[in-house]
Amino acid sequence: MIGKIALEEHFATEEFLEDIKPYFIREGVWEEARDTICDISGKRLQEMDANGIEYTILSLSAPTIQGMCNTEEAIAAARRINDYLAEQIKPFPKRFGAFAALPTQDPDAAIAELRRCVNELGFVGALVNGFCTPDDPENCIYLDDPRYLPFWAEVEKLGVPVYLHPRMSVPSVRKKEYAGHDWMVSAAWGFHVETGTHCLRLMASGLFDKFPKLQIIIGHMGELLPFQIWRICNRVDSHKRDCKAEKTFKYYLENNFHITTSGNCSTPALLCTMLETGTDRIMFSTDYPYETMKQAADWFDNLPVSNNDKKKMGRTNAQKLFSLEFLDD
Ligand code: GRE
Ligand code: ZN
Repeated sequence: MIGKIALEEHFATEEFLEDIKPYFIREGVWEEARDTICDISGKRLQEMDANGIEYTILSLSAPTIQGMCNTEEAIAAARRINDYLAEQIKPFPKRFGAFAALPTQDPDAAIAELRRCVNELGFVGALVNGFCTPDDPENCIYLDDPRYLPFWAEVEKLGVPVYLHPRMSVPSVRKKEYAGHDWMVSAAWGFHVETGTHCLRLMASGLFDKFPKLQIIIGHMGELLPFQIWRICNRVDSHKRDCKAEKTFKYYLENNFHITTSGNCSTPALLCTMLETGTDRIMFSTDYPYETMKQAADWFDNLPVSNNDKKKMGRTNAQKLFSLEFLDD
């Protein structure tokens, strides 16, 4: 399928390479990714052309800004990186869009930076790499914290989606939970448990009752949620405990979340997601350069789904969500 739009696609700059390195367990993968992640319009554009990807929305890799303990440094780095990205994609308005990196350590600064990126730089939303760690790497501030209510109010007002991207859990947790199983801490498993949990925290906090128009995007075929949603709802229905949500979790999944296929080329997993959310809220993505565009495109292009569904998931859902009218239909 030509004309695909992809939206979990990462870049980095030299200043963040050391930060990203611990996320790689297999050395060979790191060497390859390092050479591709800093590139924007060279090999990346060739790969897009070779795999029928017309438009890519770029985001700074994980954990980067969210992993910084010094709030002032995080504010300055987010500004610097967003300006850099805007400059890099400027010559290619029909090929690249951008998600803002946000200094969530300081909710007021995150609001100001989101406004600036959307209103002045033309970014289509933000991508946040999970909880943040102000002052202490063990500090674990999730976005359901009441300090973020003004931030979410602004997100809803601006009408842009927020992509919630994985990161590893804090060192003390992962050292216990994954002891002796280092392979498990990131993209093979831990990322998805962490982000799935973060999504459930947002739902349970009542955030979407306060701001019903909020739209959150999650990757990797829904961070385990489509497969578990029935059981979650069933359990919460009978054991509500401290859950503050007014509606069912299934309702939020169907009305406040969008799911991408990034890094998860499983047809059974896609079918499960289609059955839980419908095809209006599923979008193609690749997770480049951690995964290859070729693997994602070969899988997606050959899916045994209708041409209508393929076009929606490959292109028009993203076109609508991000108001990309300038791309021809
Ligand atoms: C990702 O962005 O999904 C990712 C990383 C690091 C390693 C693997 C991976 O950020 O898939
Ligand atoms: Zn990713």
